[in-house]
Amino acid sequence: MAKRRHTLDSSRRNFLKSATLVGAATIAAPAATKAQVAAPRTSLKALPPGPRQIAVETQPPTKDPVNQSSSGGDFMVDVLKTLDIDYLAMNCASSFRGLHEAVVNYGNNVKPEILTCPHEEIAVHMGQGYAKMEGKPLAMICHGVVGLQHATMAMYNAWCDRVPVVCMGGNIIEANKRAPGAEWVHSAIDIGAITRDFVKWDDQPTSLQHFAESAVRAYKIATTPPMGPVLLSLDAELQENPISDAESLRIPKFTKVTPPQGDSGAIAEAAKLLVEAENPVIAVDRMARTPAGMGRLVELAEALQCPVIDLWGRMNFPSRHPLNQTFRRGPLLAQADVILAIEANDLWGLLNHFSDRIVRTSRPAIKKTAKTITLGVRDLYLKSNYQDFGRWQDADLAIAGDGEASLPALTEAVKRLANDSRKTAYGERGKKLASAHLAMVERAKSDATLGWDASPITTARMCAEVYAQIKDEDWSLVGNTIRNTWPHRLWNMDKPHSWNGVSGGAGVGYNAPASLGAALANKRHGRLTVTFNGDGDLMFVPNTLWTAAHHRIPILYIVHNNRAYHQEYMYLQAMAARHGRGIENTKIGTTITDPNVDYATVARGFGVHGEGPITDPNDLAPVLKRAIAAVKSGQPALVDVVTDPR
Ligand SMILES: Cc1ncc(C[n+]2csc(CCOP(=O)(O)OP(=O)(O)O)c2C)c(N)n1
Ligand SMILES: [Mg+2]
Repeated sequence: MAKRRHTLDSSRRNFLKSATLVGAATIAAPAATKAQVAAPRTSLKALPPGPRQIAVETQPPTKDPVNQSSSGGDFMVDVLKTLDIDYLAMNCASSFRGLHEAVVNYGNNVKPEILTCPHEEIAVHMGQGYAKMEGKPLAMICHGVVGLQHATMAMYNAWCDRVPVVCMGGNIIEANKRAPGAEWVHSAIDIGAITRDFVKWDDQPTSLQHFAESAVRAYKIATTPPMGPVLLSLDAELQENPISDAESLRIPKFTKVTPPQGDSGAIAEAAKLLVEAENPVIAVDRMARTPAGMGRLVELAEALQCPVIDLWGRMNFPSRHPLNQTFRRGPLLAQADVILAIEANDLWGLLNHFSDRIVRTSRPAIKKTAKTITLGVRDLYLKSNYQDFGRWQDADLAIAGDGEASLPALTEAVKRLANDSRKTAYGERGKKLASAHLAMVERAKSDATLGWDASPITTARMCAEVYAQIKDEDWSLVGNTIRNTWPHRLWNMDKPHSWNGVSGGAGVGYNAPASLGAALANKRHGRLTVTFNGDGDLMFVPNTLWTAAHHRIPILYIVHNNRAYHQEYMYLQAMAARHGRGIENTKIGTTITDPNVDYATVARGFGVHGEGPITDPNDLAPVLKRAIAAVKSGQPALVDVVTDPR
């Protein structure tokens, strides 16, 4: 239990005092006098008073309200410090000016340190990318109602991706404390209502003690699998007013919840099915929560010599491991007799083929007799409105338990059960899989040479050129909007930080800021962070680049510039073909041309090293070298690569 006194040093007290005196002088002056000073007389005479002016003038003059030596915000900072929260991402606003001031003055802008974000979506997405790389959440705060509305898309991505972000929103709960105008339109009786369908928990504390308990509870709930974003609505008065009951305040102790392991009987049953299977398959999505996850899956797969299909929700399995059979998903699932799906969000999507290009059609991807085992926390928590859970899929054995936490017991059970004859069979299976893996890698290399010298540049060439420049560094790929997955086919991804998953909610606008959040986590480790960023994605929040420059976060953005929302362009072409109307008009509303965007200039405008547009593939190497040198010197850099396929 931690108890704290909330006293301030004399310099801060003096500051507050003088600030208060200035404030008091201003407040004491009648409103009309202030207006006259601020605006020419003529305009005052010419214009009738607006509603806001009337409201201010009819208010009684306020007394000097404070000469305080502490604020509720100070206590909130102490609570955030006990939770080991390193960053507070925000776009500043008056509804949390109390906490903001306490962070920079009382907390010295350390733990949390403020990350200035020009859009609330950036703040949340940075938290999403950061948490997946760092293994713990950061906090973000936004202006209740308006800032929160901007934050929602990113909160939804984090929710679908099961990633913790501690979100907070300022609010002014008491009606008689709201200034006329903006403070009314920015307040709500329940700001959390906007996001309640896609946060794991939310609260609106009404006292500092309530805040302390709710903040610790929010952190605990957010970081317990299945993880997710949480929201606290923070009353402005609570942040700004002096602490009246310092002696009785108590910061609760945070105890990390041990992730649940699958039931031992069910684990034994799963092990039996896997050991006896002739053609087992492991499919894995959001499994590796910590750097230990990948090694645990390798151990299970090797014990069985079982193929692994990685759905890339996290860095689950090394790309060059002989048992990595991700690109043989179709034939392997078709012949599988036992399928173990670990932390798979959409089981139906995994086990069925679905085409939505022309007419929506589907068919099973597995044999009727195949036995399906699920292991994960998906079944433990579900909400109703947003349909992120996918279609119903029958399973033969459903084990509720955290995938990463349950793997050692499963592997141990498998090793116990596998006799010599099974081990011999596994050896044979492993050899076949290893040669299929090698063939897969060779095929990828040969596919990548198609159009090698083409201009605009092929995505394969772009990925190969980037890899050639980074492969000997401690690199970390933190985003990829290239749908044909070249990095996963061509690169040797063998470290827990080689990759950190995808958006979760497929909400475009994730990649640029989430990559930056991951880069922030990587900075401490001196890793070279790289991301492939679609031009469409970058157009949502290009100002992310300013945050990168402002906070000196080293990251290499490679803009995959096909000058289009290309996925949608292809959809539209398919639609036009289906309706027999030709594809001439399908660029309308789907392309990002006329004018072409010069992303290097945009980057430079935000203070980021910018290169491009690069249209000749032979220019890539020297340009990448320069950009990487900038990143290694601690700066963000961007290379605009024109991959326009039309
Ligand atoms: C917030 C949001 N708006 C729109 C979409 C629809 N959408 C899906 S992919 C895509 C194109 C994204 O463009 P870009 O990042 O350039 O990738 P490209 O398809 O060109 O490779 C769009 C608009 C979405 N998924 N999310
Ligand atoms: Mg594009």
